[in-house]
Amino acid sequence: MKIYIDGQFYAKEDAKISVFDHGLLYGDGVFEGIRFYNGGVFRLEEHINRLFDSARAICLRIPLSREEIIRALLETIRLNGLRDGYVRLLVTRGVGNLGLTPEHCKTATVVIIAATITLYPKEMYDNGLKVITCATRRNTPGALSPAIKSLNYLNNVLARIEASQAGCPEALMLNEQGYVAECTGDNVFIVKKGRLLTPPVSSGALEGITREVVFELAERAGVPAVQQDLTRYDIFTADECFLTGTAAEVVPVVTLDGRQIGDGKPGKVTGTLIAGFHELTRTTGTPIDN
Ligand code: PXG
Repeated sequence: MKIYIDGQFYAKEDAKISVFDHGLLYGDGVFEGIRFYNGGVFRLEEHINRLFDSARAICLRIPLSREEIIRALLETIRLNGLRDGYVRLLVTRGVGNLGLTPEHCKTATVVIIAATITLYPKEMYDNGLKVITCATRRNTPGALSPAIKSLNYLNNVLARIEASQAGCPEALMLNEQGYVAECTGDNVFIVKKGRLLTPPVSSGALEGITREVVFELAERAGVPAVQQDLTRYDIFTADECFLTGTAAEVVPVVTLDGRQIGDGKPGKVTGTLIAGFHELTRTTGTPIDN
């Protein structure tokens, strides 16, 4: 395994960053999780744009241009000899001192890790996930915008612990008002009376790239998609439910808090979207070799 740190490649054992890096000391940084399929990086430009937006939102200057980041990312995948996998791209505030002030961090640290990934066992894609609602609320925009994909994932980690303690692979997070925001690393959708519904970004959802792909697939399939505030009631009474995320892809949900959703099986619309998603990942993407 070869890991990129600030322009150099290191073996896994040697890929280390300073204990004075503010990414470690304060979770001060941003990241992306990106998939590549069949030698093509899926929605690369969208991920890079979101990374730069997240960085801009926290006043973090990325020391590379978009083109340079893309080149480094493709090179990392090539060096690791992978055709299918997952890239974790992170930019931290860099090495500073023990104080909070970011001015002491002279340059941001850029790390790129290319690996393989399987999030859930196949059985869960076939039969659907069981999800619980957790007590941990999604970040409120007044404290930290949930649109920023920052290295501060502690509230999501706490939510994921609640899920595990309840024997579930994912947890539904509500916002401060009690509306559905998203899951800990995935956006949430329901199907009701032939329409696709998902919370708007303003309710605390990350503007997921897989979420956007699902909007495109729905349009192509002639399924109207609406962004609106949802409550647990809407999920309990939905015909179908599924989650979207780079790692999870599109995965059906069959129960929430022990209550069956629809007929308790992955739904038809969900199945159509999953098939369309696989087709897109197989046939599109930025080529690794060029
Ligand atoms: N919401 C949150 C909070 C996320 O972190 C998504 C939605 C889905 O967005 P994309 O763009 O990937 O469709 C994410 C994705 C994991 C994992 O292990 C997922 C994410 C981050 C870290 C880990 O599932 N982000």
